[in-house]
Amino acid sequence: MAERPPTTPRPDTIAAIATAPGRGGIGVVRVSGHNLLPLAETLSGKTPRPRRAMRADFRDDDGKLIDTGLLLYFPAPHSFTGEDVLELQGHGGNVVLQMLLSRCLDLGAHLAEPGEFTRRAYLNGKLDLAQAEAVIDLIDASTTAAARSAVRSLQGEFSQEIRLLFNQLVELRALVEATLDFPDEEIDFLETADAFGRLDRLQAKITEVTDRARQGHLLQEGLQVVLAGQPNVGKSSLLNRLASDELAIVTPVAGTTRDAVRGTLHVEGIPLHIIDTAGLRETRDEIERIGIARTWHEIEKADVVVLLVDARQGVGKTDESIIAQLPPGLARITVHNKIDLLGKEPGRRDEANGATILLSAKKGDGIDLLKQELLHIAGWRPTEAVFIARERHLRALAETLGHLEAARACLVQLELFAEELRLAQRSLGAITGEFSHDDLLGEIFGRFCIGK
Ligand SMILES: Nc1nc2c(ncn2[C@@H]2O[C@H](COP(=O)(O)OP(=O)(O)OP(=O)(O)O)[C@@H](O)[C@H]2O)c(=O)[nH]1
Ligand SMILES: [Mg+2]
Repeated sequence: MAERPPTTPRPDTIAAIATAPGRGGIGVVRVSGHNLLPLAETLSGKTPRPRRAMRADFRDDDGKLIDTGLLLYFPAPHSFTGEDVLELQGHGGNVVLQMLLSRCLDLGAHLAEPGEFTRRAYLNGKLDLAQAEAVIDLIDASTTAAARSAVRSLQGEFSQEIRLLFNQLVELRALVEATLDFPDEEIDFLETADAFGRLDRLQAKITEVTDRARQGHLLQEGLQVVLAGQPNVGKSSLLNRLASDELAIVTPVAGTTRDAVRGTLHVEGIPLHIIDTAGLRETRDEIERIGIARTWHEIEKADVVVLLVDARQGVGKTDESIIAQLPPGLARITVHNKIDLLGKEPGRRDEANGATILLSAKKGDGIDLLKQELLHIAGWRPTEAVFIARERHLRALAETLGHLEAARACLVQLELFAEELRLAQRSLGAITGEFSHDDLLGEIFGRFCIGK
């Protein structure tokens, strides 16, 4: 009888339940590692063919049936992770999937860390860093617009743009580094090669990409909007109106809200996280005081504060003192609420410190004006070509721009100019994970005919 192949896979084999917990028609256990064929054979008693769905009986060590389902085998390198991958599709119940997973662990796999499959895909060159992040962003997307832009990033559109800029930056660096060897002619030479024009165009393009990335970041993260003001001005009524739900208690009693109450709505795909807070006033009530401290805490973290006042009184002394305590630079919208009591029409007007909106939380008039104002503050412009982007990407882009700016400032000191370009390249390369281990010499000789 032929000797059975070894069934213990290499210790770096990982396995996890890939589908969401809970009941479902099917559930999937995914395994990734090297040389997984023996594991598949032991588990199913059959030899799967690459990339073909095979009906299989998954059995435990004693040969008892765990589940029947489909077995898929993707041999390296043509798989998500770039390693051998098995997908065991069974019935979607917690217990049966756990049993299937345990069987894989008994056969030598270990439980995958969160994100480990994607990390391996990145390490094996299947995805770059920005694409790997887009996998999670696609899964987490809370609106169609966010999902669309995540899938665009996953397909590599964002990475391609970054790589294009990266290459242009490398070309510019090559030019400058080469010039360092000819100090007498340096400026003339750079001018002939249009180095400064290239720098201009790079800056303009990176600014444009940053803008689109910022839009994507907004789609993903949304805006934290804190409703603040004196008691009874209608903050909780406004939250309920915006969220179209009775989230917060509304009463004519001043000091009704104590804890911050949250609701999220989507306007044009942008998540607006609205936080209703305890009304701000001097009080001896211990509970209310804690509530008010929480209001200030929420204001500290806000992207925008909506300061409500009763339209009948307008902005008074107490409101002025609240305004004076707001963090400097925090975006603000002033809302005059309860216009129905004055028989006024909803409206908007610009003031020195942000817009004022006249509305009625109770009747709903003027609510759209507020929503549009929030989008305006967020800097949202509806466009298709948005990349999902993270804080990390925005920071890297800002750093790149900072170094290009610094480079421009030291045009006459060529060494410094070159150094800033090097730093810019490093920042930009961090987005896709292409750290610039100094492959620059190769670039110089490969692209630039220095010995002519
Ligand atoms: N007529 C009218 N009444 C309103 C409007 N908005 C709120 N109110 C009333 O004003 C009272 C206070 O409303 P709330 O929403 O509880 O006010 P609040 O700012 O959350 O108050 P606190 O939680 O105490 O800080 C309630 O009786 C509401 O029905 C409005 O637009 N028009
Ligand atoms: Mg309230």
